Amino acid sequence: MAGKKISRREILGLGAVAAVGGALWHERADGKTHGGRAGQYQPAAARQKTAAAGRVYWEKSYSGGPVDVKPLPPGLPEKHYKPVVVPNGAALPFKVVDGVKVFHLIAEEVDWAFDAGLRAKCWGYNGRVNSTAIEAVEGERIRIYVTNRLPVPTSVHWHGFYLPNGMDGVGGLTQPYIRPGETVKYEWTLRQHGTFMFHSHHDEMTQMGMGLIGMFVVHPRKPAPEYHVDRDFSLMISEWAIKAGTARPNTLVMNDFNVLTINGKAFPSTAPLVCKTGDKVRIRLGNLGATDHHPMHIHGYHFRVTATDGEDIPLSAQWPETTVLVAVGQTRTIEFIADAPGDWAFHCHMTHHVMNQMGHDFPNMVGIKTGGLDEQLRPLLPAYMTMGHTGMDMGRMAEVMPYPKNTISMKGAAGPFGDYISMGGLFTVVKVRDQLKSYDEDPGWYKHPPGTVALKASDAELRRDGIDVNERTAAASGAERGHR
Ligand SMILES: [Cu+2]
Repeated sequence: MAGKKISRREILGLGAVAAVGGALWHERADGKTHGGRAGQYQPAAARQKTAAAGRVYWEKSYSGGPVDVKPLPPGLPEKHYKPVVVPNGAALPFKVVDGVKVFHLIAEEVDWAFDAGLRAKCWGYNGRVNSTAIEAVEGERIRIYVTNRLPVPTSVHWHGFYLPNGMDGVGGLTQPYIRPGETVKYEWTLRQHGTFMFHSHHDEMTQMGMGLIGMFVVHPRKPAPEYHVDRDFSLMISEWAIKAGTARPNTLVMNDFNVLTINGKAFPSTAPLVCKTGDKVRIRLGNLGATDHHPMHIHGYHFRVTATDGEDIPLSAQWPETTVLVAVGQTRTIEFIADAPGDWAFHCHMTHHVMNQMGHDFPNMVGIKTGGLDEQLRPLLPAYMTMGHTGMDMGRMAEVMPYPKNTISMKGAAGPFGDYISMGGLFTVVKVRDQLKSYDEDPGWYKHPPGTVALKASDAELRRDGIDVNERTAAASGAERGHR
């Protein structure tokens, strides 16, 4: 997967074509964003004004300018851009016909595995759910055929794009529905770069809830050197309501989502983001779930938020973060240098979003003494087990009682220390290694250098540092109740 950088010669070649093919492609006035100097389409007049007076408040580029811009030649993977990595998924293949990049998107029913033990009949594109990405290059002309193999009409909206109104994909508003069995053609010239999305725009609650969503990455035509990264990941976030034992997601629920996914997979089935120590890493995050916003948080690093689905964020306006909120209908792009080896958690910080299916319908039982309740009830309810009295550390529940059919553990994945990792849902691991055989292989668990793991303190250590494990706290002395 070691992508070749665009050579200076190739960039100059593309630039020459750009100069001939599109007189309207101009340099950015600030020349600063990682997207590249000539990458941003700007009408000439607005550009000149901006260049003369600094960044203007009302900038015409917000509408993308005229729609009849002349296309540039198609950009090719490895030659003109380094392809994004779609964990648990893939980019949609394309062919070039008479200078136009042609895609074929197929909406169909997919029997999808969210994790081992949980499958559901979903709707997806080209045999995948949430994890078919489209990748293209700024300035080229794209033609996307959409075939509808669903039993209902659909349409596809291209989220965040400058395009002719009739290509916008809102069923009934900008086009007739794509009826079952029909194939409809979308075609326009890409006048921007960035991280965008696509999704059904007909009966959205049902169709997006069934899985008809995807990421759409457009690489800059003339990337600045800082655009080049070693790892460029594309992650689509969504949420599902799949009642234990049922075979289809319930798209009617508004809040009770119990399966949360990255590229259609719930942890532990989310593929790790594999990096080599020192790699420059970009993660493109999109959220087309029904209701929930997701504060995505990384451990061990901070990152910069470098772009939205609106545009690149100028360097002067980027800020360091460890958590970025990805609201419904937004993309956020983050970048960092993976210079610390290890297995670093990357997850949504909403605690209910790192849980799987089981366990959302129980009262808080923490601290409740169950006594012989379970034993007394079992003659009546053979599988009865009081849940939650020790919290929701349910990783081992499956060892005690069988799950209902077609369910996955609420959370819990085998880990390197013999204990379960009590996480599920919107959780993955950034695996950073000094040595890697291949980016495409899971390198296994991190081997920590001696003395760098938090382990049980020895008596000698406790004595040395004067730690009294029986020390009286406010709680023990009753001070919290105000009577010392
Ligand atoms: Cu979340």
